Amino acid sequence: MSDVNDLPKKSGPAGGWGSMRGIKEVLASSRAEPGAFQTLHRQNKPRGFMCTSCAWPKPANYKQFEFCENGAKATLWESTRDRCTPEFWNDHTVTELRSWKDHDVERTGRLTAPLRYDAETDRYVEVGWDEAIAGIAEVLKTLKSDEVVFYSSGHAGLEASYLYALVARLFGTNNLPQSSNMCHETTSVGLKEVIGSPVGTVIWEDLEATDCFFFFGQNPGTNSPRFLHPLKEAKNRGAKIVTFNPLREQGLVSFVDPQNPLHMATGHETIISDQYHQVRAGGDVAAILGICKAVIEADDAAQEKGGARILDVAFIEEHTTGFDAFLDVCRKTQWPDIVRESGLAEEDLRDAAATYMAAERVIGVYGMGLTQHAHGALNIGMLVNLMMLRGNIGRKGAGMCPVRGHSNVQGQRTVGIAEKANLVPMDRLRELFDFDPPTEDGTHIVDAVQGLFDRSIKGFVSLGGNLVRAVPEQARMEDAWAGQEISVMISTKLNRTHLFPAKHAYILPCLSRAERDIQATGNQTISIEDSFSMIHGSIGQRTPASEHLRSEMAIVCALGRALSGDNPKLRWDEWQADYGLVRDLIEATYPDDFGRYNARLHTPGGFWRGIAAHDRIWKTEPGKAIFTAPDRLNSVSFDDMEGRYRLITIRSNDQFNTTIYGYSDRFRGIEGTRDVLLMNEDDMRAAGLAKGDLVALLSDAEDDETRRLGGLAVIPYEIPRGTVASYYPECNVLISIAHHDITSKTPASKSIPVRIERDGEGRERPRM
Ligand SMILES: Nc1nc2c(c(=O)[nH]1)N[C@H]1C(S)=C(S)[C@@H](COP(=O)(O)OP(=O)(O)OC[C@H]3O[C@@H](n4cnc5c(=O)[nH]c(N)nc54)[C@H](O)[C@@H]3O)O[C@H]1N2
Ligand SMILES: Nc1nc2c(c(=O)[nH]1)N[C@H]1C(S)=C(S)[C@@H](COP(=O)(O)OP(=O)(O)OC[C@H]3O[C@@H](n4cnc5c(=O)[nH]c(N)nc54)[C@H](O)[C@@H]3O)O[C@H]1N2
Ligand SMILES: [Mo]
Repeated sequence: MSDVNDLPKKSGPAGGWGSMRGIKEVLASSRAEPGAFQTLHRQNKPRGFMCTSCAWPKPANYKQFEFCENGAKATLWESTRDRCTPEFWNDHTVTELRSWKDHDVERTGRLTAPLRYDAETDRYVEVGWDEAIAGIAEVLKTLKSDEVVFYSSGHAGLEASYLYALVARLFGTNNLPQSSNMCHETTSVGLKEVIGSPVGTVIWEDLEATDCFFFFGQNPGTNSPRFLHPLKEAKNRGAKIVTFNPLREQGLVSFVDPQNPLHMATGHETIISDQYHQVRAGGDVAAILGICKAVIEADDAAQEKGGARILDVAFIEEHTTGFDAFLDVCRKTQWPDIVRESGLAEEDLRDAAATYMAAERVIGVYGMGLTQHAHGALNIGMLVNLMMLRGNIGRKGAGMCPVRGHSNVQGQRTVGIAEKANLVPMDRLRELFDFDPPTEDGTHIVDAVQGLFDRSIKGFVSLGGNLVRAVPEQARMEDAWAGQEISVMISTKLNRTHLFPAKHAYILPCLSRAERDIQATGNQTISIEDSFSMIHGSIGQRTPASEHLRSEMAIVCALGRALSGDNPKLRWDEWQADYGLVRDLIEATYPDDFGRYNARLHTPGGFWRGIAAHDRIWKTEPGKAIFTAPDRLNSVSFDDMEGRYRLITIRSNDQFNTTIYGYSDRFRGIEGTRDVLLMNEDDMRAAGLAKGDLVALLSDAEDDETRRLGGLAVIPYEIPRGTVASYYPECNVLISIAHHDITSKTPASKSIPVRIERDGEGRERPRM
C-alpha cells in the first residue's frame, strides 16, 4: 500500500503511454496464457469476438486495435494461465476464503469443473455435469415457481439469454431480474416514459455528424474508453463538449490517442471538455433547469427583437406535449435556488446554455451519474427537456445517448429477460412452444433481495454476476443468500457470492466469449446487442480453459431439459447443436427487430434493429414526446443537514464492477489502495480532519439500522463541498435496499446520505 499522504498523485491524460502500461501490468498480473495478446487483434471486429467488457458500439470501419485498455484487461483477465481446480479446495475452506480480498479470490484463476458445496467439510467438491444438473433440478422442483429467481448479469449472448428466459417461464415465473436493475433500469423506465424508447436514440453516424456533446455523469476514460476516439475526432472538426460531473474525470479532460504513433511520440493531447462543471452530487435537475431557463430567456429576448426563434417551435408543437407546464416552472424558478441546488454559478450555467444554443446538433450523453439517484428518472426527463427545446432528438447528429454497462445488457432485455410480463410477446411464446407463459410480473432485483431477507425467495440461478457484492445491504445479503435452499452460479471465476453457499449450492463453470464453442454442428457463433442497438456476431477461437467447461448455451439447454416435461416443441438437443436455430426462434418472436437475423449476423458494425424515437415516432401514451415539469430541484431523497454528506460510489480504472484487477486508479491519482474517502479540503478543515486521517462512514438513512464502513483514509480532492466519494463495491454495505429511484427501483448509489466519524487505527478494516 502506498503512503496515502502522497495521494492523489498527478495523473496524465487518458489513453497515451499510461494505457499501454495499464495493459502491460494486467498482462503480467493476470498471468495471461501465451497467445492471449494475439486474441486482442480479433476483438470487436467482424467475424472476431465481441469484447465482454462494456457495451460501447463496434464501428464498421474498425481500427487496427479495436480494443481499449479496459477491454484488453477484461480479455487478458479471462485468458489467465491460473486455474482454480477442484484440488484448490484440498487446502482451503469456504470460511477461510471469506477473509480474502475479492481481488485474491478471483486471482485463483479460471474455474475448471462443476462444483457442489459440501457443508460437512466446508469445501466445494467436484461433481459430474449430469449429476449437477439432476441435483439442481431435483431441488428446484420442490420449490414453488415464484420462490425461484433467474438472475442474469449482462454477459451471456442473445441466444443463451433467449432460452434462459424461456426456461424460467417454462418453470412458471417471470422472476427474471438483470444487472440493469442496478444500472440503466432508470433509462428503461424513465426514458421510455418520455420518448417511448427504453434505449438510446443515436447511432454511429450521429456521433460523426454532431457538433456538440453534453455529458452528464458518464466517465468514458474508465468505463467506455473506445468512446474517446469519436470524441477526439469530434473535437478535431470543432465540436464542443460540455461536461457535468462532481469529479474532474481525466478522460473528459484530455486524451492522447494510443493508436496514433505521432501523438504517442509527441504526447499530443486533445482537450476534451470545453467546459467542465463540477455539479454537486444530485444537483443535475437544478443545473439543467438553469440551462433551460437561460435558453428560454434568450428566446424571449429574440422574440422581443423580432429575431429568429431559439426554440425549435415547430418540433415542440408537432412532436411534444407538456411544454407549457415546463415553461412555467422554468420561469418561476429563481436563480439563487438553482445555484444553491446545483452548486454551480449562474454565469457557468449561462455559458453552458450559450454553447447549447450555438450548436446545430447536440447529443446528450449520460451514465450512472444520472441513473443511480432517488429521482433518477427525473434527471433523465430533465435532459430530454433540454434536448427537446431545440429539437435535438430524432435528427442526424442529435439525440439521447445513455451508455450501457455490460456488453450484452441491453440485448438480454430485447430477447425476453424481463421481469415485467407486458414487455414480452407471451402469445408468440405460447404459439411457438405450446405452453402457458406466466402472466404475473416477476421480481425486480430490489424485490428479490427483499424476498431473500424475508425468506420468500428460496432459490437463485445466476447466469453470471456477483450479486452478494453488487447489491446494497451487503452484510444482510450474505446471510440471506446463504439462507436459501439452493444457489446455482454459472460463472467463469470464483467470486464472493460463491462464498455464501445456500443449503444446496452449485458452481457451473462456463466458457468465456473468446473461447471456441464446439457443438455437434461445429464452432458456434453467438450474438450481442451494443448500446446503439446494433447486433453483432461473435466467434471465439481460443482453446477453452478446461475441457470440462460448457458454453452458457449448453448449460441453459441442460437446465431446460431437466426442468421441463415432455414437449415436442422443446428441441433442446437441436438448439444446443446449432445456435442458428435459436436465432430463427428469436426472429420468429421479434420479427420487427431481427429480420434476416442469420443472414445479417456478420454485418460490419452490426445490423441495426431500429429505434422508433430515432425517427421521431413516439411510442408513449399520448403518442408524443413528453416534457417533464420538475416538482423538485435535486434528485436526492433526503434533506441537507449539518454533518450530512452525499456519498457517490465510484469505479476505478482498474476494476470491472466487482472484479478488481488491481489497486491503481491512475486517472484519479489513487495508487496502492482503495480504502479512501475523497473529500473537499474546506470540508476537511471544517470537520477537523487532516490528510491520511482514518475515518468511518455511517449511513444516515432514515431507518434505524446502523450501517458502517471503517478504515478509510481521507484524501483532499477537487470535489464540491458536501459531496464525498469512495469506491464501489466496498461501500455497498452502507446502502439501504430501500434507497432507490422511485420509479424504476435502481439503487441510488450516487447519493447515499452519510456521516463521517474518526476511526481508530486498525479498527474494522473494510473487506475487499
Ligand atoms: N473499466 C470499467 N468499465 C466499465 C465498468 C467498470 O466497472 N469498469 N462497468 C460497466 C458497467 S456495468 C457500467 S453500468 C458502466 C458505468 O459507467 P458510468 O456510467 O461512467 O458509471 P460510474 O463510473 O459509476 O459513474 C459515472 C460518473 O458519474 C459521476 N457522478 C456521480 N454522481 C453524479 C451526479 O450526481 N451528477 C453527475 N452529473 N455526475 C455524477 C461520477 O463522478 C462518475 O464520473 O461502465 C461499464 N464499463
Ligand atoms: N454502490 C454501487 N453499487 C453498484 C454500482 C455502483 O455504481 N455503485 N453499479 C451497479 C451496476 S451498474 C451493475 S451492472 C452491477 C453489476 O453487478 P453484476 O453483474 O452482478 O456483477 P459483475 O461484477 O459484473 O459480475 C462479475 C462476475 O461475473 C462472472 N462472469 C464474468 N464473465 C462471465 C461470462 O462471460 N459468463 C458468465 N456466466 N459469467 C461471467 C464472473 O464469475 C465474475 O465474478 O453492480 C451494481 N452495483
Ligand atoms: Mo451496469
